[in-house]
Amino acid sequence: MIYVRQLDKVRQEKPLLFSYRRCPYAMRARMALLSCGIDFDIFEISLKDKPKQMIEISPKGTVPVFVYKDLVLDESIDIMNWAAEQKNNTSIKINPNDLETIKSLIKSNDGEFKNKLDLYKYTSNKEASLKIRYRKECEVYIRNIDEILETQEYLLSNKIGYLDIAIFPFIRQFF
Ligand SMILES: N[C@@H](CCC(=O)N[C@@H](CS)C(=O)NCC(=O)O)C(=O)O
Repeated sequence: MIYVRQLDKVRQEKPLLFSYRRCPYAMRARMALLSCGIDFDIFEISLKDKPKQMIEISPKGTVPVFVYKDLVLDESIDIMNWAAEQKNNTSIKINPNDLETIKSLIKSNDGEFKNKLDLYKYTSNKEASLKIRYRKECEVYIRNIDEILETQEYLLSNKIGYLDIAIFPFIRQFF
């Protein structure tokens, strides 16, 4: 993985990821690509001044955006799935028996939990009681994750996998 500073210096034959360091969606995409041994360039964007090259290929303006030849993926889960398809026996290969659990946990993570997390994080400390209420609402979700991890090291087994990589950047934001 190489950080590029100028988009006009990017080599076309290599995958390029538009990313933002602290974005949890970009984190899961980076981790998935790295854990599958994919060689890619990365361009760190400013959310306040998004590159026009990125908006041209993905007008919705969110990161991560992955570009490789004619392929444009602008949803983090699609990038994870693409990475997982490239090589056999990677840590993020999905066991078909786990598919429904994975889908359902990611759905509640990216939906309900992320909404509550943003409310908790972006409520000012001056509004203490409101902030505590949002924190407690997040804790319901965190407790569920915690219970799973009482009996095994990772979310689906004792080995890191797809679901761990998809979810950990959001849990990190909570603490
Ligand atoms: N569903 C998208 C969500 C990506 C997303 O919301 N990324 C945020 C950064 S964490 C973003 O780019 N927001 C646009 C902005 O803040 O202008 C995905 O999974 O890739």
